Formats: sequence, C-alpha cells, structure tokens
Amino acid sequence: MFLENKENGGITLEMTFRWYGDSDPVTLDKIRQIPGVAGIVSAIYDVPVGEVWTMERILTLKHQVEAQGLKCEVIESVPVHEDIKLGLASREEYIANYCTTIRNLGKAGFTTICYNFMPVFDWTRSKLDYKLADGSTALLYSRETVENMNPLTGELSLPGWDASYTKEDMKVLLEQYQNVNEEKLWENLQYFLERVIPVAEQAGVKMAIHPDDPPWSIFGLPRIIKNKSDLERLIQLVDSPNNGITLCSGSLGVNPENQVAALIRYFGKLGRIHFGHCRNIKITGKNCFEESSHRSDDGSLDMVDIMQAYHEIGFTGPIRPDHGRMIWGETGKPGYGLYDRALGAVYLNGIWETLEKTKGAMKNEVTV
Ligand code: CS2
Ligand code: MN
Repeated sequence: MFLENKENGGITLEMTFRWYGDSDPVTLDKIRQIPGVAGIVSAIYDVPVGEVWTMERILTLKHQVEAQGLKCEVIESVPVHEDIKLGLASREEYIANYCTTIRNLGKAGFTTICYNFMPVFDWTRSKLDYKLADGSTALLYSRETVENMNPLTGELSLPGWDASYTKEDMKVLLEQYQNVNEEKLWENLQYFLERVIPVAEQAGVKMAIHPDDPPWSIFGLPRIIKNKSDLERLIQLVDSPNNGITLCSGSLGVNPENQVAALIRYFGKLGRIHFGHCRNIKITGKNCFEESSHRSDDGSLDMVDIMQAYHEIGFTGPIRPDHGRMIWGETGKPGYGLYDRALGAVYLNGIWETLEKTKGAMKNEVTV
C-alpha cells in the first residue's frame, strides 16, 4: 500500500486524486503531473446502481489508469441501491450483486471500496457557485435555503440533484422513506454489512463508509453516520477490520462538535480508517458553511493538526484532497476541478513532508 521512505525511515503518504472517468474534463494526463499524486480513485459510472460490475469493465478501468503510471486500487463509490437502504425484499438481489462486485474488485487488485448509506441524496448543497471574496466560487450550504424546500410538494430545487430524479420519482422515493427512521436505517445497514463484510474479508477488500454530508438530517430523511458515536456503532455492527471508515474531514467537520483530528486518532488507532478525505470548510453559522481552499487559515479546520493525527497513527492508506473551489476561470464538475484540488494535494504533501522531516530532526537532537 505504501512505499517505505528509506531516507528517514518514515512513511510516504499515498496521495490520490478522484477521477470521474472518460467524461471528466480533468484527464489522467493532467492528474499525473500533480507533484506527489500516486494514484487515482474512481468508479464505473455507467453501470446502473445495483448491477454487477463485470471483471471486464473493472480491468479496463484499472489498465487505463495504470497505463498513465498511476495506481488504481481505490473505488469511490460502489453505490448502495435504495432498496437496500429501505430494507425492501428486493434488497436480496442487490446485495448479492454487491457481493459479486466486491469479489471482482478484489480479484482485480482493488484494496478499498468507499460507499455511503445516505438515503436519496449524497452530498447536498444549496449553491454550487457561491462567489468568495477573491472571485473564486465554492459550494455553499445554507440551512435556511434547504429548510425552505419541501420535496414532497415538489418544491425542491437542489443544484446537483435536479437532473437525477423526476419530481414524481423523487416524491415516491421520499414517501417510501416515511417508514424508515434512524433505527430502521441502522437495521438495514447492519443487514447489509453482515452480508458484505465476510465477502470483503475473503476478497481482501476494505469497506470504508463515507460520513453523511452534511452530518445532519435533511428533508426529514434519516442520516446515521454523523459523529463519533455513530462511527463507533458502525464499526461494532460487524466487528471486522474490513468494516471501516472513509474519514472525510469536510463532511464531519461542519459540525464543530466533531473534533476531526481527535476522530482520526481514535479510529485510526483502532485500525478502522481505510481512506482519508481532506477538505477544509468554513463554518459561517449554525448548520451553514462554505467550502474553502484546503489551507488552514482559509477555513475552520486545522489541516496541520489533521495531518499530524494521520502521521501519529502511522497512516498508510490512501488519502485525497476533497472538494476544491473553481479558480482561474476553470469550469467543470462543481467541487471537482483540477486546480484547487491540485493545490490541496501539494499543500497536504507539504505538511506531511514537514512532519516526516521534523520527526527526523527531533530524533537527531535526542541522539546528538
Ligand atoms: C463527496 C461524496 O465528500 C465527498 O467525497 O464528494 O460524493 C462522496 O464521494 C460519497 O459520498 C462517497 O460515497
Ligand atoms: Mn468526502
């Protein structure tokens, strides 16, 4: 998973970058030029949710990435079909398919699968091109805007989601969730994990749940991966090293009660962090935030403390910069442009290099 840094006996950070496949304007040949980025995190985007990812498709992806000299060992995400989250009888078939996909990914040499268990919506924002003072644009979450939308009466206009469902489909889906409260969602997650984790163990694949983003309920839908006690409950649902976490600093960190570095130290020492997402956010009010550059001074999170926590636990798994702003006139997939994420990767690598070298220097001082 990682390269020994022979010079100072430390560990090299496995910096990765998310790539959305052939339709991504941020191409692999650009990504490979970012200093210190060793691998790609990707997925197969055109297989309908719930269907099996075939060996052929998986290997095509892997070979395409490896041909550019980049590693390809992490999937983000294998999406979980809504019927599994809803606990419908049809989940059996979807879980069986999920298990086949895990086996296939393991066979192809993938080590980590990121997934989430958020009903209906993945990350949710109220604005995708909020103009910051420096003229760049960023994703924004305003509690007021989101609370004033009512998806059941069709008053839902969410950037990023408008095209995913018809208003009618959305209504039906949200009505189905009326019967699923948090406890029911936990039961459905347990049912899922009890079946997929043994398969992941055999396949040599680590499952890494992504926390809910934002980490609070929206539109009355249950959200259960929001804080330390939720993560603790998650890892105990099936007590296996293959049942772990994607520690996303920006998702958890918008709730100031979530002390991100402390969470990394805690779950890292238990060996349950399998993937790190490093993103900074600026909390602007209760349940209100904007996404910022990765730099500590620009947001509410102390990225040095966060990287130090990873360093302290001897983290050897993959890490990636998370959402970035749109800068220098770039257009593209909100949150996933090239430039700001590349700056993020280099910044995080710089912190890590300093941590490694300071550790070396401190050792020398002691021995002199
Ligand atoms: C988001 C999510 O924070 C993030 O990384 O962009 O889309 C995330 O990739 C998924 O929730 C993981 O399943
Ligand atoms: Mn994330």
